Amino acid sequence: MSKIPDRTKFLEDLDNAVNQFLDHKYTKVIAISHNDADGISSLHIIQNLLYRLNISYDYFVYNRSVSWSNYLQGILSKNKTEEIALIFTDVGSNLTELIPIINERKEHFYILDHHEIDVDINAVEIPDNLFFVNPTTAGYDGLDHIAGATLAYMFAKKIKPSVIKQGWLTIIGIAGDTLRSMDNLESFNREIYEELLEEELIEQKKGLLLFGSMHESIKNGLKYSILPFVKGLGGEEDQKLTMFLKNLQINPNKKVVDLDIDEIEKIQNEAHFNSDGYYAVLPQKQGILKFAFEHALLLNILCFKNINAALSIMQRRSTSFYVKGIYYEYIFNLVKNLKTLINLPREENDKAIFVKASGGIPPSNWSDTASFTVINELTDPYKVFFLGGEEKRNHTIKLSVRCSRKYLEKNNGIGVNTIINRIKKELGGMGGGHKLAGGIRLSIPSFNRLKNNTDNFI
Ligand SMILES: [Mn+2]
Repeated sequence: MSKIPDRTKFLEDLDNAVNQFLDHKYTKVIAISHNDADGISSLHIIQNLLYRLNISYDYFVYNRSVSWSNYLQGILSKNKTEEIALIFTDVGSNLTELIPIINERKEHFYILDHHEIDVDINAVEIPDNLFFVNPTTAGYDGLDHIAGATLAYMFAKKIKPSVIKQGWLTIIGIAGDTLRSMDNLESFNREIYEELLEEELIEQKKGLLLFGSMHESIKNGLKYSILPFVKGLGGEEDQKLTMFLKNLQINPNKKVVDLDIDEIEKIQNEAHFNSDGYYAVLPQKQGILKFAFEHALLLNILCFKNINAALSIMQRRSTSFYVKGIYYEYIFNLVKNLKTLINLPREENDKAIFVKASGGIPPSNWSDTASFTVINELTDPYKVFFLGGEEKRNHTIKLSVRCSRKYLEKNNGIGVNTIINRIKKELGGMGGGHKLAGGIRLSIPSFNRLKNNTDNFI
């Protein structure tokens, strides 16, 4: 984490992939991407590139539920040919699985990913038909420095500069993966963001940040903001919000984006939170889709509910009634769950916090509730957070495990995936994840041992 990124090395890898792509004349390209906002944005950037190059293409969205070998078996044909290229975006860093497959093929594989790779890059032999670009191998942080869409955009723009016109897609990927305001962008994410501003493909505005509800009235904004979750107002009755705003002499129906500086200051002082700064707007879109964060959130939600709706919404100016319904249902539930969580009993020690969600929060919501609890610092950010409970079906304990960026910084980048691996080694169970988020299933006795001996694992 603390090592200084090697910009030259990363750009060399990128240029090499670009040159290889330009040197070959492919008859067809197969694009494969991840099923989240960043992945869908990356996919659209690559599709736009191929359209401009007049190369025919197929595309697939990979949700990691099957092995690469099974997945690619359904995609690659029996005839091996150098005339076909595959471009992976926001996926493809499971090199242990992928290299043996690629070795057997003649197609050219371009992997543009920002996830941590599962092997030591210097210890593997990269096949001649693989062009692997992953900024984490040059010391970049895949979470903060460069989104999958940022990488896809940099690749596409080098091949065909006119792709820049679709550059606004990049900001959706950045917003979806970083979940941060635009003030906090770093490295390549920041460079590309500034380029897009300069090109007037996106706009930057300053104001009160109530992410999830930037398109709303201030009353609904405070009630349904998920970042920050405003304690005392989030998920409360309309009457409470109206009273709060009337006391400040602010019209509850005034739009969040129309508040003036005085109003923003009054609201933050009175509700004890601090959230003003910059947000990105897509000028050609309307409603929810006008706001980069909300657009990305909607894509992330749709990827789980209806992948075709997620894919088609990118080129739309506004949302359908159906899609809006899915968005609001998600936001309402999340805010309700965060409000519930604050009051649930918790078991806390020096290293970790355990909250039993069973009863209060539906199991399908545990994962997102855990994520937003930690992002909002509703619990101590220097402790690992476990949210879950018993699964009635098989009497095991299912846990969502989260830590904050602050936690990672303090603990030399050792995060959730390492902790889960230690737990599995000692206590059994099934699970996995990345640095900030993961999940594990444990037997009830193992879970009790984890709670009583947290020091052994964290
Ligand atoms: Mn990503």
